[in-house]
This record gives sequence, structure tokens and C-alpha cells, in this order.
Amino acid sequence: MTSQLPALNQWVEEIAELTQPDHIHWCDGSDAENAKLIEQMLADGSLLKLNESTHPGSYLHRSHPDDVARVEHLTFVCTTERDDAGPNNHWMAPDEARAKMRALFTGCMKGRTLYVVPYCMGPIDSPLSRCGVEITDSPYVVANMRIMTRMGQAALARIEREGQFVKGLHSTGDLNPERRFIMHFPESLEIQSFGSGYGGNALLGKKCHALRIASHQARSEGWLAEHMLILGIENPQGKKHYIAAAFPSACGKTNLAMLIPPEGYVRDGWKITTIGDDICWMRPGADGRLYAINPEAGFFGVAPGTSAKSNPNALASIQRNTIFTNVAVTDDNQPWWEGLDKRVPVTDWKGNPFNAEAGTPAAHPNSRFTVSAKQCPSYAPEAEAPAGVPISAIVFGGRRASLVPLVFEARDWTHGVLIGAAMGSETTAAATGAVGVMRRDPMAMKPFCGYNFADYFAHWLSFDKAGAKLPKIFHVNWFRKGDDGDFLWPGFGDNMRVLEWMLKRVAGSVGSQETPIGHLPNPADINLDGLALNDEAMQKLFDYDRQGWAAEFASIGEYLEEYGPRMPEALKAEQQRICGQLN
Ligand code: OXD
Ligand code: MN
Repeated sequence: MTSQLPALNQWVEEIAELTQPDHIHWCDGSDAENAKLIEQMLADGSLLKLNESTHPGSYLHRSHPDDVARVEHLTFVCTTERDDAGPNNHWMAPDEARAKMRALFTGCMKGRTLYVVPYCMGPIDSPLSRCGVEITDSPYVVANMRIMTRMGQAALARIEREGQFVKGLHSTGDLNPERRFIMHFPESLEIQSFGSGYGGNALLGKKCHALRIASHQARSEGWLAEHMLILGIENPQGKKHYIAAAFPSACGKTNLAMLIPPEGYVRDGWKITTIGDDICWMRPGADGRLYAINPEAGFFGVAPGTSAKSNPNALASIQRNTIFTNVAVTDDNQPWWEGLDKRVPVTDWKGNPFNAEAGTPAAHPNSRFTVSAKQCPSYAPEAEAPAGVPISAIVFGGRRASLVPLVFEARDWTHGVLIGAAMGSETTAAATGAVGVMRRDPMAMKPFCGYNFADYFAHWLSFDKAGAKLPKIFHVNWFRKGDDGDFLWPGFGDNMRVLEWMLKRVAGSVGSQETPIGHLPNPADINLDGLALNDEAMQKLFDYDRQGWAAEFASIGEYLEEYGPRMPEALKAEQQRICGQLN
């Protein structure tokens, strides 16, 4: 098969000549094609069948033990000018990067099949969607892309119609971390990824296209590509609002997107529905509001910690037709991970007998499930709407054990952009490197923005113009700890209480305490019924520490300075204004 688009055929031919595969397969996305790929992966051992009666149609993939997470130090943005990538990215000159990758890709698919994977990020018929083609030699990648994107025939038809697509080239190579690079060429809409089979490095539609390339494209086309979940929240009167929320990787986006409200809320008729759990593309509509789509079609969620208590919707979603990666296995061949339940697995994520005494986790801390969004009980039909959904509130949130209160609201858009730009969070297992180290992660985009953060903040500021009806901006911290080291806020379903307060603020029905860091809630305006919060919790969750924040704002100022003269004056002025109020 070939396509009706000469540019696509020519590119596939060029890559085939370079990589020298034994076969070329154009993916149509059909069930029959998927069944064949699965059969082949079962035969070569790259997939293992899980218990068919408890988890029908589900499989386990064990990755190379050195290939379990994103590799930020090996991820490059290759713009012509170094400054266009910014201090937030690793940069390599495009020619140098191309030469390096050409050497790695030469002959790398000998003995393998080259798969051509046409995909669409977003509903097939949405003007907000964008398409790409990934060439890969990994059947595991094909099977995951089929779940995570609209992949196959319909995407190819749109690509042929539009004539434009992001070119993604991927090979697992020999999985040698010394020969692993994830290169982005945003100016020519290209991605080249070599030496890893891990989701964020290899499913090129996700982080590489939908965030790094798309953020760059969005800047020139007047929209935003963000690391945000999108949820719908319906009140007892049947009125629906949509909230987009940015949190760093492995900080609970999937849990928040699928939240089940506390009992009293359910009884009163509140409902949360899920549009997306990781990525949000937003564009101003004719009425001045921001309209959002989820460019993905599935969830690539973190397994550890997912349970009937923390996320019943996710757990229900992954009972069938799910690909698990690097989880442990029970004696009756069910997938298992830390936090799921009290059972003890027999096999760890590497396939070795599990020794509970050894003190190491059975499932890898970044083990994952890949599943179609359509299997999620809370999935909203509007997620398929070509026009997207109007956003009423944007939420930024980090993992902060100290200082940062439960929730506060920005005074205006500029202040909100500063709150996003100043986001800090403790690192997690979603990327290789130390865990638990506090770093600035503006808008949760540190690993994903395809251009200079200074320009990115300026782009965010540019949405505040005549006729715009922008969402309110909030900051939350579910992870504040008490003196004993325990979390002070119950989190999970109880986060509904904070979402409800945000909607009251959107409606203008409650006041707030005006402070230099923003509007803090009057605790009486947040429904805390049924929660037993002690004095320490009330104080730390709802108050702010002026001295601590003065130090925080000094450090935010130093951070903004790292970007030099490209940093928008308006943002620096906002930081200085708040510093002045705190000191
Ligand atoms: C993800 C990540 O996989 O952010 O979503 O790492
Ligand atoms: Mn993510």
C-alpha cells in the first residue's frame, strides 16, 4: 500500500532506504491488523497474555530495565537559533542533530518491519486537531498508538486531504542508553527518536508531537498546547463547566480527571466527567472564550497508587483491552502494583520471582497502563465534539510539602500567568533522575515546551486582549504536609470541595481574602462537612506565611532573570509588585 500523497510516499521511501527494513507495513488501524500484531508479539515474547477471565484482551509488556521513563537529558529541541529553544531545553544545531541521527538510523531496521502509522491528534473532524505520521520498527508502539490516537485509515484520509503532517521517525535501535536521543525539529515539524521503546520517548503523538511540536506550532497560530487534564463538572441544576488543570507528571492528573465526588455531592446531583487526563489544546472561539480538545484518544496512566479507593473509574477502565507495562503479576496471572490491594504478587516487573523482604517495589514506580478513553465510565461524550469545550477555570498545581496553601486564585490573567510560570514541584519517577527534588516546572511544561519559556510566557500573556473572555486562574496544592510528615489534605474525591469553591468564584457568589499571593478562600466558603481537619491543617491549608512567600518570590525573581531580556517586562513587573507587598 502507499498513500495518495506523493510527499508521504516519498518520505517513506527515503526512510526505508536509510533504515533498510525487511518489510514495510502501512497501518490501517483495523481490528484484524491489531490482532495480527498482538499474535506476533505473543509469539516473540514482547507481550505476555494476562488472565483472560479477569482481564480479557489484556497484555503485559516488560521493557528493557534501562528504558522505563522519559529521558530529559537526552531530549533536544533543534531550532536554528539556540535562543529559540531557550534555557528550558537542551539544544542541538539542526544539522548536527540530523547527522547524528542519520548515523544511528542507518540500517537500523534490517531484519525488522517498518510500520507507517498515520494518526490524528484530536477528533478526526475537528478543526482543532492536527495529524502526523510515525514511522516505527516497534509493534508495541503501533499497538499503543492505536489506543492513544485516532490511528489508521481515517487519519490517512485527512492527511491526504490536508497535505500537511508531522513527520515522526522512531526506532528502538538496540535500546542502548548511550545511543538514545529524542530530537525535535519544530521549524520543519519533524521528530526523530532512537534507542527507547518507552511511551513518552516512543509514542511520538504524545509528548513529542502533542506538546513539544504543537506548542511551537500553537504559538505561531494563536493557540495553546498544554500539559493539562480537562474535566467536566455538572452541578445539581444541570449546568456544566469545564476545568483544565496542569500538574507535573505523576502528580495525580489522571485521578483528578476521573474524580468521584464525596457521597453528599453525589446525593445532591454533582457529577464529574472526563475529557482528557494529560494534554489539552485550547483556542479562542468566536465568543472570546477558550475552547479545548483532548488531542489523545486513550490514557497512558501511572499504575502504582491506582486503586478502588484512589481512582475507581481508572480501575474500571483497565479491566479489559489494556496494555500494562512493567507491572508485577499475581499467582493467577493478574496485573498488580503497589497500592492496588493487599495481595502479594509472585513476579516482579523484571519477570523475576518477587521477594517481599527485599524492600524493592514489585511494580516499577513508573509502570503504566494504556487504555482507550472510551472504556472509562466517566468519559464525556463532548470529548468527541469537533468544537471542543469552553473552559471556565485553569488550575496550576505542584507537589509542595511546605509553604503553598491548598488553593488560591489569581487577581487577573497576568497574575495567573505568573502563578503558572512560578510553579514548583518535587520530581517524580516519570523521568529518569532523582525523585523528590523541588524544581521550577512552569505550567508543568518544563519537559515539554518546544521553545523558549520567555516567549511562551509572552504568548500566554497575549491572550489577554479586547473581546477575550478568559477563564479564571487558580493554584492548588494537594500535597502539603504537616509537622509529622503526613499529608494534611485527604485529596482524591475530596478535591471536589476545592473545585466547587472555584465554581463559586467563577459565578461570583462568594468572596475571598485578598493577600499579596492572591485570593485565598474564606474557609467557611469551602464545604468541609465530614472532614476532620485539625488546627495545624486548617492553618497550613488556608493561611499563608508572609516570610516564607517573600523568600519564594525572591527565588521566582531569580528564576525569571535566568531567561534574560526575552522575559516579558509585564511578568517581571508583576513579580516585583508582589515582592514589594510581601517585604
Ligand atoms: C506522561 C508524563 O506520561 O507526563 O504523561 O510523563
Ligand atoms: Mn504527562
